[in-house]
Amino acid sequence: MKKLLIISAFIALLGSSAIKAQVTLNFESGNIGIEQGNCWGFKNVTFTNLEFRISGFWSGRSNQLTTYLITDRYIKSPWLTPGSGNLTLKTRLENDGGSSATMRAIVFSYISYDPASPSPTKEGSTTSYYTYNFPTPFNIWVQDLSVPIPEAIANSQYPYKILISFIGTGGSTRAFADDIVIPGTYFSDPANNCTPLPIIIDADGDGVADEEDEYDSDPNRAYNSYFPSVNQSGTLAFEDLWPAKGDFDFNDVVVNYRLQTVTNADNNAVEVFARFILRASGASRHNGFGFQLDGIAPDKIISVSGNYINPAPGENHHTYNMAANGLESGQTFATCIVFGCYFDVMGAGAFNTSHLESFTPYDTMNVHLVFINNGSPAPGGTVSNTQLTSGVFNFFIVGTSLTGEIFGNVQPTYQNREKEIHLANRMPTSLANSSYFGTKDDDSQPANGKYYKTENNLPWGINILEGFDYPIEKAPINEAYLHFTEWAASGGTSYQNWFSDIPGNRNPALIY
Ligand SMILES: [Ca+2]
Ligand SMILES: [Ca+2]
Ligand SMILES: [Ca+2]
Ligand SMILES: [Ca+2]
Repeated sequence: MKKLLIISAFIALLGSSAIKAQVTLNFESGNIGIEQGNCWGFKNVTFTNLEFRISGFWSGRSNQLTTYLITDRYIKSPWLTPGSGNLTLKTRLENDGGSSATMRAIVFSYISYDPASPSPTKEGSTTSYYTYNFPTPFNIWVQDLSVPIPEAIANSQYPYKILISFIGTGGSTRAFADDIVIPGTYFSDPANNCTPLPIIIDADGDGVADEEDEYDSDPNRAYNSYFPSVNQSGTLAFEDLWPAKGDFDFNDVVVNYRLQTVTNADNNAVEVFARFILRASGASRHNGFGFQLDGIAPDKIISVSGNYINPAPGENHHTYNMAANGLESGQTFATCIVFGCYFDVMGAGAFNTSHLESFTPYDTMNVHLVFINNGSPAPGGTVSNTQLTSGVFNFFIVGTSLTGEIFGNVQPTYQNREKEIHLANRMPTSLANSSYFGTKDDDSQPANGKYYKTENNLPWGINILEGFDYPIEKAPINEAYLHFTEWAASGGTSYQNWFSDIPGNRNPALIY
C-alpha cells in the first residue's frame, strides 16, 4: 500500500504533460449502462463474465458474426480528440466457426463531428482506416492488436469517435474484446447527451484560442491594444516658451498620436507601433519631440525604427546620442526621440497655425519599438502589458534656449537637449536640467511631485484624447478656450470638456 502511494506521488510530480492522455475501456464495471453513461456506444455487443473472457472479470462479447457490415456489431468510443500512437486492444474468437467460416475480422473506423448534423449525436461521416483479419485457421487464442491512429486525425483539435466493428461471413462465431486503449483526450459531455465539449481551436498553439487570437497563425503574437482607440488619435499640444508662459498659444508642437501595442499569449509586450502625425508648429524654434517610458529600462527594448534624427544637424540643432537599439543613450528609462527637430521633418518655419497661409500636408511618422523579436525578448527581459500602460508614455518636447538663458551652456535660440517640456506633473528624463525648475513662470516642485505647472497650475503641454483644435498663432489658449484657466486651476476637475465645441467654450476666431 505504501509503495502504491509513492508511485502515485511520483506520477503527480511528472505532471500531466508527461502522461499520455488515453481513453480506455476494460469492461470491469460489468455494467453496460454505466459505460453508456460514460458515452461509450454498443450494438450487438454485451458485457460478459463467462468463459472466454479475456482479462479481469469482464469482457465485451459480440453477437454472431454473420455479416460484413460495420454497423451491425460494434463498440463505439466517446468523443475524443485523438492523440498519436497506437490503439491497442485484446481480442479472441469464441470458436473456429466450423468448416464454412470464410472471414472473421475487426474493422476500425473514425467518425467525424458534424455540428450542423440534425442528429442529436452530431456524428458526421464514417471513415474506415484499418481491417484486422483473424489468422486462419480460425482459433480461440487471444490476439494483442496494436493499430496506429491514422495521420488524418492524429493530434487533431477536433473530436472524433473510434468505431470498432466485428464482422464475419460463413458459419457462426462470436468475438470478444477487452482492454481497449485509445490515445487521445476524452471530449464527450455526459451531461449533454454525450455531445462534444465546446471546441477550442488554437491553430498556432500559443494557448490563445483562434477566436480570441488576433494573430491566429503567429505563436509569438496574440493581442492588439490601442490608445486612445483603434479609430481615434489623441492630440499633444505644447507651448515652447517654458519656463516662461510666453504667448501661451499651445501650437508650437502639435502632434496627433495613436499607440498600438501587440502582446503575446503571456501578455508581454511584443512591439509598439506608435503613429505620430505632425499637424502644426507655430514656432520658429528648433523643437524636438519624443517620449520616455517611465519605469522601463532601455535594455528592455530590442530596437527602435521609424523615428528621425538628423545625422548631420545644423549648427543650431542639438546632436542626440543614440544607443545601438535606437533609444537615446545615457537615460535611466527608455527614451525615444521621435524627431530630433521638426525643421528636419517639415522644413523651417511655422506651418498650419495661420488661416492666412496655405495648408501644409501633415507628416506621419510610424515609430516601431520591438520588445520581443521572433519570440526572443530583449536582454533586459520582458515587459508585461500591466507595466506598459498608456500612462507610462511620458511625452515631451526638447526646446531651445531663450535669450539670456544661462542653463545648459547652450547658445541662446539653439536647441538645448537639457531643456525638456513635459505634460503637467510628468517627470523629466535623466538628461533634463532641473535648474530650470522654479524659474520665470514655472513652479515645479520635484519634492512634491509638481512638474511643469505655474503657481496657478497652468500647464505647458496638454494631451487631449478626443483630439484638439489648437489656437492660431499668438492666440493665448485661455482666450481661444474660455474655460481653460478654470479647468487647469481646478486640477482638471472643473470644466472637464473645456476643449469641446459646446456653446460658450470657444472663441472660434482664435482657433485654427
Ligand atoms: Ca476486462
Ligand atoms: Ca493561438
Ligand atoms: Ca497567436
Ligand atoms: Ca507659443
